[in-house]
Amino acid sequence: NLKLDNLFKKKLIPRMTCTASKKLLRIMYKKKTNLCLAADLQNWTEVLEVARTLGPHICLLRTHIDTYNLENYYQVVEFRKHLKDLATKFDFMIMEDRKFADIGSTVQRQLTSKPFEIAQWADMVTVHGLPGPGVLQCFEGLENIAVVVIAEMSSTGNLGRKVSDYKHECLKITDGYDKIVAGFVSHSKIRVDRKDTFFLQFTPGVALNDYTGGDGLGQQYVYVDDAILDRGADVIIVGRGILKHGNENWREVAEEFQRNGWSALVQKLMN
Ligand code: BMP
Repeated sequence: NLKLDNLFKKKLIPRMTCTASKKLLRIMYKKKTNLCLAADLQNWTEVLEVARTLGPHICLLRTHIDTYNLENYYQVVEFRKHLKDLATKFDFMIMEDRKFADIGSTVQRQLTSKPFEIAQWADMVTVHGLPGPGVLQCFEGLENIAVVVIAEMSSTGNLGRKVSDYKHECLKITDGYDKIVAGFVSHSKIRVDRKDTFFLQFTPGVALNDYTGGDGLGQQYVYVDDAILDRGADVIIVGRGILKHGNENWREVAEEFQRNGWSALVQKLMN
């Protein structure tokens, strides 16, 4: 479709200043997927298994490396090497959902210290906007890692939603950091009024239409179409919507998220 090709290659991708988000958008367009897998499994070998199985269907794999049963530094190194190999093989990117929320100097050390050495293998990492611009400034000089700012969480009663304009303030601190910031995590539309830059919106808490109810711990879900068409998501982040199924069904369910997600994204972008 020529119109879509033009939209991605001539309008959206050139408007991105951040190398990582440019790369992600290229992958999304090439693989026709806006699905990010939240690889929330306990066993690190299972994380690699799901990456291998779903690699062709995702643009991004989101880790929580401190929740895996990695027993020592050598296992961490082995895990990240295999994960990077799979990312290269299947062409997806890796986002560590570390949600940094400290002063810049501490975050800098958290990014580089053992055992996780996040800056060495993650393409992107999440940070809270709460500490202010220092949490972004500390990424200057670090090559090959971009930042995604958590602007609005999906959980019930989260304080960000109670503070007037928290989401907008998170946006404001990114001013001047266009090269470092790939986008925002937000459960509702985030309006970026800097005309020249296109940021990606990542939305978690997404389920298929067969879903009813939360998870008992405050997570709130919306359907794929709502997330993209009403709430402005470009990339949908899905964990249990896929992983609650047995590994023999992972691919089939992920394909459904991929199909629904991509068609809603195309609809949103073409309008
Ligand atoms: P699930 O689809 O299983 O509910 O997982 C959602 C994932 O997104 C989790 O890994 C969670 O840490 C993350 N997440 C979220 O649910 N809400 C937010 O506001 C921010 C998140 O990173």
